[in-house]
Amino acid sequence: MRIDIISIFPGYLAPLELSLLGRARHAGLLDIHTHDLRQWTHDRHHTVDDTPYGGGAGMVMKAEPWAEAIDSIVSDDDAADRLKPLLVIPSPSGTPLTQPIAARLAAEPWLVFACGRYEGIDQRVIDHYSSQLRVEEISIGDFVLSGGEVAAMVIVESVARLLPGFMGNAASLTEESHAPGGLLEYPVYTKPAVWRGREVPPVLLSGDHAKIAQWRHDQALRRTAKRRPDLLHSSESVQLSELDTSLMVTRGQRGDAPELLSLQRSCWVSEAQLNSALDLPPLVESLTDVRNGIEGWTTFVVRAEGRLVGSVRARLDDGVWRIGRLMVAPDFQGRGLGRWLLEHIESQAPLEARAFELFTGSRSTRNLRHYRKAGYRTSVIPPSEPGIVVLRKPRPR
Ligand code: JA8
Repeated sequence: MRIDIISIFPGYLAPLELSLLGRARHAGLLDIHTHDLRQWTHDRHHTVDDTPYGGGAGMVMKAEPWAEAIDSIVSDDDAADRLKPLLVIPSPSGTPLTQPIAARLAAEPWLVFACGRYEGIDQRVIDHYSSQLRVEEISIGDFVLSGGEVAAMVIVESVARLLPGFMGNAASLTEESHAPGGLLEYPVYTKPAVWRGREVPPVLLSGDHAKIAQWRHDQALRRTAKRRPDLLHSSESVQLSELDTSLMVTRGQRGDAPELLSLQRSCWVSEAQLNSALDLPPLVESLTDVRNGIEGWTTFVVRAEGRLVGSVRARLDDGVWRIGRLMVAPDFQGRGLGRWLLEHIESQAPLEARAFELFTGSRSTRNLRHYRKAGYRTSVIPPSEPGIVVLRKPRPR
């Protein structure tokens, strides 16, 4: 891959000679050329900027030096046969850099980076080259740097490590599963087993690989829920006036099964006692059943500081949105979370749903009161099992 980087501070780009990038350059994987924009100025002062039309603070980079620089690089005879580069302009207003974008850039044979400074580059440069080449403005995050050089280096590093042959290829193979967009990484530990009084989580020393995998997935989920809820499928924060802790609702995932199983066990004990029925499915289900439930139903889980404290699920059956497994951890009950979950799962009903339906034990008076208050009425359909009350509510239109 050939990379050209144009800047008024080419010295800033010296780190590209170092470390792995430097090695990739020597191995012939990467052919990086840095250029001083000022070599394409013609006045005594090598002027690259001027005041903005329309007024305002700061300076704008002039179109002419940029055009001469890009034209001269693009028509460089050394630079492959009539190939057109992708012009990359680092900018806080660009498309956010992600792993898939880095992978797409890694498939390009030639990238040209235009590193702006001051308030940016005259827009006509971008407009003009958009009609000649492909141009992408890329942001490395929602913050402002003093120039595009460091951003260009970030992009180059993220791209270079994906080139076949770089780092012996290992990185690119694991990239798909580990890239952000999935889950954040779980925490890692190495020897010694105790350091300054801190122990490595015992599960990692257990030798039980299934348990270790489960623990790591759980840690990754908790981290992601806490730090990057935006990465979890349809996650949003739950606002409850009665609760000051921040709650996050997300779609249930396979890895939620162990916690969901223990939550449903703790939630259904009182149901079992009230209704003298100890064989209720939520109490006797296996981990595999719970996992299959998460995947077979539209399941939502609510977390408070990483801990699973509530859940609900539903699925469409013959035009009816069948809601079930509504649960709230005992210490979170009585503060509107159950009501919120019920409204949330109702709001997720597909258009075909004509009615909502749920059931509870006939002696579960508290549940019955909640459901009646939410608009549910005892169904006209005879209950399939004794001791169970089916409640129904027409879908509001
Ligand atoms: C900047 Br000036 C300038 C040019 C490019 C970038 S990318 C970023 N985050 N900030 C500032």
